[in-house]
Amino acid sequence: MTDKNELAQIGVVGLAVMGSNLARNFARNGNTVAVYNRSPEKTHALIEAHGEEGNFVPSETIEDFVASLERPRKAIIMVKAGKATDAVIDQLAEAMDDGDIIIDGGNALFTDTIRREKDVAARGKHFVGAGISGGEEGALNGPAIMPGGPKESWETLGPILESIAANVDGTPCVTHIGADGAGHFVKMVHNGIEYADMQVIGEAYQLLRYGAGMEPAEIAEVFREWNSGDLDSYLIEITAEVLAQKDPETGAPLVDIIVDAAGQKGTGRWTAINGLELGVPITGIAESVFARALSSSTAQRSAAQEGQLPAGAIKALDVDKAEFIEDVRRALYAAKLIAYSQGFDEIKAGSEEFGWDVDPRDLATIWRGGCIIRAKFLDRIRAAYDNNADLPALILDPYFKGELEDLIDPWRRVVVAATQLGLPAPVFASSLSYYDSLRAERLPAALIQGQRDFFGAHTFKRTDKPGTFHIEWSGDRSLTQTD
Ligand code: NBP
Repeated sequence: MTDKNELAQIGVVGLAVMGSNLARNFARNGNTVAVYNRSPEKTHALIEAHGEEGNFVPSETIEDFVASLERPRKAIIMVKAGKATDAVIDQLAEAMDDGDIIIDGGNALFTDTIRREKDVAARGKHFVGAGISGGEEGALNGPAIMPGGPKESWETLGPILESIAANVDGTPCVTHIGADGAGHFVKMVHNGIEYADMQVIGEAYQLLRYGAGMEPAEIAEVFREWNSGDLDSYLIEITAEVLAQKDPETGAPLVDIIVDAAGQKGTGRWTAINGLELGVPITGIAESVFARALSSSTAQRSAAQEGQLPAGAIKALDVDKAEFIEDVRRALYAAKLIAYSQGFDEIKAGSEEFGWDVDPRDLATIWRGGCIIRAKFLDRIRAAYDNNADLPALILDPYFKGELEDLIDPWRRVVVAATQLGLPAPVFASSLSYYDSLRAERLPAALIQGQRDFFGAHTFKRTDKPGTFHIEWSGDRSLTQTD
């Protein structure tokens, strides 16, 4: 239904797949929603196909769109992230009044959101960068929403966002994350964790397929079974679906027909870059981004495949298949646990760096529904931070430490098996190194400090007394204290 005279509670600008689905979600949940798209064809198409789902107020100019909103006006931008977002913000800020709220629901880089919030605030309006997860399906049926921006905007926006968010056990998957870029920051790390989660599932598949020699349909059954235990999650569920799927044209397993070069839109890369900038070892996420990049390095891969590189002494799998499957399940669980632990470390570091005061319990709560990494396991993460809000690392929570008791040996066996089979398992292996590094009483960092002091007089600390020291490497090798 459309009514030009009715004022809308919320507006959506940008009616490609995400924006139209979000607009339909608002309308289906009893909100009158104003809609506008730069090219009017998308607006017409939305009204024609779905106008009966609720109350829509379509406009063909940004001025009419703004005029169709009740005050304080609330407009969500769902356009291609980047320059388009800046262009639409400028148009809205021009047409809106002081106190109105502009929400960017696209996948913006959080530093852009910080900049935009300042600019829009200087123009008297409020700006909320909101991470929206769950893809097209989530936008339509209930996404997880991570709004940043001013707390007072959340007070106005909260009820309307709660009306469309996913809902788990009566709790809507949306809450105020923190000031300015906090929402887009946690959405970015969410996506980074998603990369790692997908990669470890991929590594488990690779080992079962080419290590244990199993067919995709058989592996699909294994994943179905895994989905009823600790690994119960959306990603494991859809993995079983993909592996069971036959190519409609040839009847071959679809996974064998799909080109093995993984794409990426950039949020995983941003998460890795930010981890480097903050000095947080998010090895699982970074390895996953590199694994996608390597998969897409087609020229190098085909040159290396033509028998160019020695494989060494590859050993066939010499353990019972059922035991190996269970070991792989546990290695997958362990590597996933590390990826989440590292992702939460990055959020903590970002929150401290930018003064956001992000509560990790909120994330474990809202990520349970409407987003790609939704998983039963998030309840455990919530419980871990409920027990101790200042956990030094998620894996140090007593429950997860207990789990690691059961996971560590299978995890080591799987990394050894992957190495002997000559199969890549970058996140399984690097996560184990990360884990062993954390546990290690002594790290080779002492030697690195010695090297740094040798070539660059970078000094070092001593284990036995305070102060900063240097060895006269090119002289008499005496010790001097520099402060
Ligand atoms: P796209 O990212 O494909 O963007 C297309 C939309 O942007 C169209 O409405 C287009 O209008 C509009 N647009 C462009 Br392009 N330049 C514009 C400009 N200068 N002024 C005004 N409008 C402009 O759409 P999407 O896939 O629906 O995604 C929307 C946002 O949601 C993106 O930021 C994306 O990163 C984010 N997101 C997407 C997903 C997903 O699964 N697709 C998931 C989560 C978040 P036109 O019709 O006139 O060209």
